Amino acid sequence: MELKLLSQSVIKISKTAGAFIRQQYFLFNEKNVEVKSLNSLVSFVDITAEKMIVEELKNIFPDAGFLTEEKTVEESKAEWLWIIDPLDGTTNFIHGIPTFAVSIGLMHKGKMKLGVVYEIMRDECFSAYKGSQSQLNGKPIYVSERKTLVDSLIATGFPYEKFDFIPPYLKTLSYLMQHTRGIRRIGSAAVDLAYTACGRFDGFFEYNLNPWDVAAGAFIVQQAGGQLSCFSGSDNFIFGREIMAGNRLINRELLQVIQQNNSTSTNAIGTNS
Ligand code: 2AM
Ligand code: CA
Repeated sequence: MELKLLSQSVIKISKTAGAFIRQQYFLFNEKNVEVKSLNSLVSFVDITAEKMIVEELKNIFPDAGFLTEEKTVEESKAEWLWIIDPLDGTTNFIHGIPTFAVSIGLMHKGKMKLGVVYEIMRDECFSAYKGSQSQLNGKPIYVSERKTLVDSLIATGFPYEKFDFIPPYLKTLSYLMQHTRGIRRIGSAAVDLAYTACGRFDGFFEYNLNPWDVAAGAFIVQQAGGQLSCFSGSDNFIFGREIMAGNRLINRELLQVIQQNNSTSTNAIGTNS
């Protein structure tokens, strides 16, 4: 199927799953929550939404395999791969904070071809396919044009599980607190990336994310004219568990800050500036 048509179908599927999640948000009871591992929560809502999405994607593209957060379908090494987070921002969902999204990406032989991030409670659907400009509810979107960190609003996520990342992370955060317009931590990497793609955020960085948190959103940033990398500057940001995104200039400046704070140098940016 042509990517444009496929993208329209994925938007529909995201919205159907989103409608289910929205309905459950108003009925939700914390007794339904299970703890998968430290700070990692799940409920029947994530699992049911994932099953719905997987079934519908199987119908429209039977040859593609799956890599999903809730593992309701066996992981696959197929050439075409759906990368799915049915509910990115589960902690927000459970605590009644209305920022969470459905995230669906499609990869072919390691290259992203399509991405949809549907921010459910705002009914905002961010999407892109290879060859297209990214869109928000059908209108083209672009990364911001801000040229310096000082003028920028930067999104991040705090380390929630691997706490050895905390020292370099705090150094970077300290620098950014003092040298940006502000920092936001909204609790959904898919939404952080979508907001970076449409210029609400100028940049985003986070450690230790999974491919399903970032695949669709990262592709939407790229197709909106943005740049992404790992903290080493490499392009393994979907599977590499380190990601930073922004326009070309902000990404370069952010990379410099992160790299200097990750080095052992006592002159790390932020420690004595
Ligand atoms: P999730 O809501 O699907 O778990 C927030 O920092 C980002 O990290 C979100 O995209 C969130 O996705 C992801 N994440 C993964 N595991 C997490 C955890 N244990 N606690 C908080 N966020 C987690
Ligand atoms: Ca997630």
